[in-house]
Amino acid sequence: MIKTVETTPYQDQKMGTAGIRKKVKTIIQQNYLENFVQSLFDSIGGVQGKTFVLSGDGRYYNDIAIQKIIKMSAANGMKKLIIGQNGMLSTPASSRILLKNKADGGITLTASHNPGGENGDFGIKYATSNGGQCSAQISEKIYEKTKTITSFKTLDTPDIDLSKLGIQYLDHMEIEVIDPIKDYLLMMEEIFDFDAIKKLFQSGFTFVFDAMNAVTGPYGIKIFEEVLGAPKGSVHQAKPLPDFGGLHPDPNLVYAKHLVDLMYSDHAPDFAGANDGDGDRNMILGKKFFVSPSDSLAILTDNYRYIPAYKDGIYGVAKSAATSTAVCRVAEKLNIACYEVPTGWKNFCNLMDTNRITFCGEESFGTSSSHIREKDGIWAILFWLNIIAATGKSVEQITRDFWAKYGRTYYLRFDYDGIDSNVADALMHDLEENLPSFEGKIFEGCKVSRAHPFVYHDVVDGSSTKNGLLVYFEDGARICYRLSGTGTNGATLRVYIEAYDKHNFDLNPKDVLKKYLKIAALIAQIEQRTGKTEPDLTT
Ligand code: VG1
Ligand code: CO
Repeated sequence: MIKTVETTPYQDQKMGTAGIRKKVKTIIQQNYLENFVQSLFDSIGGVQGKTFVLSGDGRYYNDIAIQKIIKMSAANGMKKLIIGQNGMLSTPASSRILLKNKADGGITLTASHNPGGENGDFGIKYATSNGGQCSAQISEKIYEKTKTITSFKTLDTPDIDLSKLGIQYLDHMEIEVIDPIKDYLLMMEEIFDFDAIKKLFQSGFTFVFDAMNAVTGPYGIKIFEEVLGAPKGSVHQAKPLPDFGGLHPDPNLVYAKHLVDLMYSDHAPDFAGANDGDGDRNMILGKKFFVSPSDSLAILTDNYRYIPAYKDGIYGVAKSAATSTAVCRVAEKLNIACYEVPTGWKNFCNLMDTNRITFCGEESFGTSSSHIREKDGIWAILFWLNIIAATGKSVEQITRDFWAKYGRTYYLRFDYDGIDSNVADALMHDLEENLPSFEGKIFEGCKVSRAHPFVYHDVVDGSSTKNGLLVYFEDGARICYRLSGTGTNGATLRVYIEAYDKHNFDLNPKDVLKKYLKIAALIAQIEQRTGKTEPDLTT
């Protein structure tokens, strides 16, 4: 029985860099999720006769939210839902399933790398038929709708059993529960040289994949252990848990410190990779060696010939403006285009849809290619394994060879967390106004060559987006300022800094970037405005 439920709107359902992301406590308020989902359906002209992929990363509230959305979909006339077994799919697998089935849309229940559990975060990513997250224009339409919504439709019916593979019906809607790994694995087998990677493992190469108690654990066991033959136990923290076992499932030097400690110990394996909550981010480590994500994108691009799917050539590459310029130097050498886009994966999609780029990446541990329209954590790890298998070199050697060829871009991101939103907005506003006055000035012995906001003109849809403020120095260093669009605790100011060195590759990034951080804090008046004398998080 279809029910129309009266509701009152919430005013805070704006989507950020990657969907809507809120504290669980906010999401579980009465009709909060329903209001958002109905607004989404309404703002895209309804879902009558449409097919959607629906799943999540298994975090707390995934099971409840998915049942609500199944019932709402049926009540709104959806033709079919494709759902991963037990309501789970990684974000990259979801994009693959959406594209393979030519679905009209996709809903992924995740707050990505944000912590889970009752006191953690929950979120919804919405993808359109191109397999990528919706544009800012569509987000805006959904947000407008959420502010005035008065009712939603649902069905009064028991929950659906999502443990059973196969087809079932709810009212007129077909529900297909699928193996979450199969299609994704097939795609990886088409891209990479699995035989070469198998031989690498047979040769005694040691490996750890850390799934951070999140969605990619079962993918890791299947792909790395069962198919590629990595020893049993190579996949760590493989069981997806609603609270990620208390971990902050963000694979970086701070939140995956346990893995970093292992890799810098005397019993480190040859290689370690980690993923985030929904499996779209990756971290790459070698024995006593860390690969910065910006370098990783550049290194993968430089080594594209080793990968069967790319060996005949690649289109251009793209990076977010905040990501280091390392990949641009590779693009120049390869004589391919290098695009710079605003932060957020959706901004790469038009470039992929029009064959302008093959690879893209973000400094926030995200890399991927046009095989899907999301970043892809396991893809990045397989890419590295494939290069290692083909060259016989270690992670460190591959990276050092890269530096020797192109120079090293020292890069770090500094986050100032939990700032009052008004303070953060005023800081960015005033900094933007002051930018022109910095040009030609010398700070700490470094001369500013240019300073301006980053404005992106989408070559395909003609839209323009302003995202971040950039300060360039004559010595090749660069500062980028942005406010985060995924946090749930006040505002986070991100300061991204890079400096380029052609000859010295063994310096400590923190030492190299220290003076620029000092300049960054000074010109944005960070201490004066936020009271913070240093960043809360450096990654
Ligand atoms: C952050 C990252 C950005 C990434 C986004 C979503 O956004 O900086 O690069 O695309 O998270 O990633 P922000 O606005 O907080 O800087 V995920 O893995 O959370 O979907
Ligand atoms: Co993620």
